[in-house]
Amino acid sequence: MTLSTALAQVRHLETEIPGPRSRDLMARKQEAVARGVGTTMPVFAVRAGGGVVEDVDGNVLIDLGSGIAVTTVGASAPRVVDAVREQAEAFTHTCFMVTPYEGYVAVAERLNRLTPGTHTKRSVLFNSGAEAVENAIKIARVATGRQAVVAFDHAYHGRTNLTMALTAKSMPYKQGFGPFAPEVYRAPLSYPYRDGLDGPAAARRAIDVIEKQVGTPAALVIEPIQGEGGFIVPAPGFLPALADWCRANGVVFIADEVQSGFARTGAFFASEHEDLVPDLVVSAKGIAGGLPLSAVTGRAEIMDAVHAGGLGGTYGGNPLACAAALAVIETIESEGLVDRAQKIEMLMKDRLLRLQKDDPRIGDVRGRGAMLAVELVRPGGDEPDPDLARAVSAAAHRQGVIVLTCGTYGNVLRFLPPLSISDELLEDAVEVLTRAFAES
Ligand code: PLZ
Repeated sequence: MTLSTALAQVRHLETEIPGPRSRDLMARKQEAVARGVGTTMPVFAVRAGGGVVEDVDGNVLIDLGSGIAVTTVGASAPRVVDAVREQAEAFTHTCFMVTPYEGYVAVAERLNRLTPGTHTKRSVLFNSGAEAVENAIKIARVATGRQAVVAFDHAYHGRTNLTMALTAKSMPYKQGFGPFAPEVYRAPLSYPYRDGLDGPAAARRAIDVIEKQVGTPAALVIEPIQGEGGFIVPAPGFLPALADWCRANGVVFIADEVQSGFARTGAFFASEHEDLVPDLVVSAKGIAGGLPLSAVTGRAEIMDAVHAGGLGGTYGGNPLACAAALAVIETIESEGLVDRAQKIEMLMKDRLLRLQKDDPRIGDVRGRGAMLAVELVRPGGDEPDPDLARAVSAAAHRQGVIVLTCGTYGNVLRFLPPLSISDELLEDAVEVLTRAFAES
C-alpha cells in the first residue's frame, strides 16, 4: 500500500468495518499472537495523525482514543517525527547508565519545571506507566523506611506484579495471576455520582479506613482523575484533604498522572485543578507521543533517598523516547494545547450534556479537558449498563469512530481525542455517537 497523499482530516468509509484486509490480518493475528492481548476495534492501522487513523482498507476513522491517551499531540506530530528521525540517525541507544546523553537530562529538567510545586525536584525515567508506578513505590519505601502502600477503589496502575496488586479490578487484569505483592491496602474513593459524598466527607471516610486498618503507610497512590476505573473525578476537596493528611503523617503522596497528565485535562497535570502538590508525580503515555517513556518526578530529598544503582533499567529514558518527549513538550507549549484541551471540553461536554437531557440511560457526564466520559445506566436508577456501552461503541465503530469503554462495571464510554483533532471531526464524531445512542 502506498501512502503518498496527505492524510485527509475527514471520516471516510471505503468498506464495511472491518474491511477484507483487516479481516485477513485478524486471522493472522489469531494464529500468531497470544489470545490474552485484546482488540478494541478489529481494524489494522497504516497511518495516523491529526485526528484520524487510516486502516489497511482505506477507511479513515475519527480517533477518540489516542491509543489510550498517548498521542496527545497527534500520532505523527511533525516535531516528534523530525526529532526521532534525527536522534535515530545519531544513535539509537547507549544506555543512560553506561554512557549518558543530554536528552535524558533535558527531559528530567523539563519535568522538574512542569510538575506542580516550586520545590527542588529530581526525575528518573523508565519505559512504561506500570514500571514508573512500581519505582515510585520503591522510592517511597526507602525514603520512609515503611512498607505499606494504600491504593483506592476502582484504581488502575498497571499489569506488573506490584501494580496488579494496586489495581482494583479483578477481571481481566488480575484473575488467575496471583499471588500479588503484599503490603498493599485499599481505601474508598470519592465517586460523586455513586456515593453522593462531598470531598471532605469522602476523604474522612478514606482516612478512617487507612488509620484503622493500615496505620501509617509509606505511600498513598492515586489517580487525580481515574482512568480505566471509569474517568471518575473525585469531589472537590477530596484530594487536598488526603494530601494534607499525608503531609501531617510523613506519608508520600504519589499522583499517578499516567493517563491524566501532559495537557490531557486542560492543565499540564490534573493535580493542578485542585492546586495539589504531590510528593511524587508519575508520568507516561502522553509524555512522548507514543514512544515508550515514563517518569517519576518528585521532591529531591525523597528521590535521592535511594542508594546509587538502586534505580534504572536497560532502556529507561531511551534516547529516541527522550527526543520525542522534548518535541512533545515543545509542541504542547508552542501550540497552546493546554488551552486546546479546555476548548475540546467546552465543545464536547456541552453536546454530551444535551444528549443526556433526552436520554435517561446517560446517568453521568464527567471529566475534564479532553478526558471525558458518559456513565451508562438502566433508566430510572443507577444500575450499570455495560451492554449499552458495548452496543453504542460497536455502532460508533461501524460508522468509523474509535471510542473506548472503561469502568469497574464496563459501563463507561470514554473520549480521549488527540488535541490535534479539528472541531469538524469532533462534531462529526458527536453526530455519530448521537445516532449510535438512538439505534442502541
Ligand atoms: N496508571 C493511570 O492509565 C495505563 C492500560 C491499558 P502502562 N492505562 C491503560 C491496558 O489494558 O493495559 C495506566 C494508567 C494509569 C498506570 C498505567 C499503566 O501504564 O504504560 O500501560 O504500563
